[in-house]
Amino acid sequence: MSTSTNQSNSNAGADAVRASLPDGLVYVSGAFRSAADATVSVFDHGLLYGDGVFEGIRAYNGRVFKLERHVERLFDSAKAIRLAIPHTPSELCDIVLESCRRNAIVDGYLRVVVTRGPGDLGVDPRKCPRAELIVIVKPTLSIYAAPSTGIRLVTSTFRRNSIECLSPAIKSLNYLNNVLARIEANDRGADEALMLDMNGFVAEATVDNFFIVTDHALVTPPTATNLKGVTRETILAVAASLGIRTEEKPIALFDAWTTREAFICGTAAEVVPVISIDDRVIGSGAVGAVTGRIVTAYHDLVRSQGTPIHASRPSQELAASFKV
Ligand code: PXG
Repeated sequence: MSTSTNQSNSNAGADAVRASLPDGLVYVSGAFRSAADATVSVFDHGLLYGDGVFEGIRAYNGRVFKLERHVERLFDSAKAIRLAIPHTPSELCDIVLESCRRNAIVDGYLRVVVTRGPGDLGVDPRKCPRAELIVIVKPTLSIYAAPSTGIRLVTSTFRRNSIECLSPAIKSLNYLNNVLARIEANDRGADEALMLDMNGFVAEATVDNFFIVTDHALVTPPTATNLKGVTRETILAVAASLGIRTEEKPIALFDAWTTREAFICGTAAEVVPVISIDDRVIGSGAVGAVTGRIVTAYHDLVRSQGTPIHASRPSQELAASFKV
C-alpha cells in the first residue's frame, strides 16, 4: 500500500473520529473520555495554584516529533517542582502514542499536562496524594494569523521569570506574565510580545524562543533566561548541519531592533519570521535568506523523523490500567 493511500485512510479515520467526537478523546484520571466528560476536580492544585507542568508536542505524518525529549523535559520540570509523575517516562510515551491512535491522529498537536492533583483549599501540596495526568490531542493549533509572511513583535513591559523567582526552564502552569504580555501585544496591534529578562536583555516570546541573524552567526540568548526549547535546540543542530555558525549569547534590545533577520520558534508555531520589532522594520521587512533556509530545513526535518504512532502498543499492564 502506498504512503499516500495509508495517509488518506488514516485521515479518513481521523475524520470519522472528529465527526463523532469534535474535541476527540482526552486521557484524564487514567481513562480516555470524550472531551465533554474529561473533567478535573475544582480542588485540583493545577487549577487553584497553577501547580503543575506541561508539554506541547506535535505529530507529523504518523510520527511524534522528539517525543522522548519532550517527555524528558516534562520529567525535569516535574522534578524541579517536586511533583511525582505516576508513570515512568516510557509509560508516558506509550500513553501519548495511545492518545494519538485513539484519536486517529496523523498530524496533530498534543498537550500533556501533569497537575499536583486534587487536594484541598490551602497551598500545601501534601494535601494532594496523587498527580493528575491529562493528554489532549488536537488536529491543529493556530497561534499567529499569517505566520509565513512574518509577524510583528512589541517589547512587553512584563519580564520573563527570573531564576530567583521561578526558573524559566520549568514549563509550569504559571504562564500569567506571558499571558499578560500577549494581551499587551494584542492591545498594541502586534502579533506577539518579546519578553525581556530582569537585566533588560531579550529573553524570548510568550510561547517561543527568539533568534537573530547577524553578519557572523545565528544568535539566540543562553537558556538561563528562557525555556530550553526543543525547537530551539533542534534549530541549533539544523543550522550546524547547514554550515551556519551559531552563538548563544545575550541579545540587547538594540541588537534585536537593528538585526538583519529575526525569527521565533516553538513546537506549535515552528519557525516564524519576524518582520518588525517595536515598529523597527527588520531587514527588508520580508523573510530573510537565512531564515528561509531554516524554515525549509526545519519543515523537512519534522516531517521525516519521529516516533511512529503505530509501531508499538502499550504493555499489557499499562493497557489494563486504562479505565475505559
Ligand atoms: N518558550 C516558552 C515560554 C514556551 O512556552 C517555547 C519557548 C518553545 O519551546 P518548544 O520546546 O516548543 O520548542 C515554549 C513552548 C501554547 C503553547 O500555545 C506553548 C508552548 C508550546 C506550544 C503551545 O500554550 N510552549
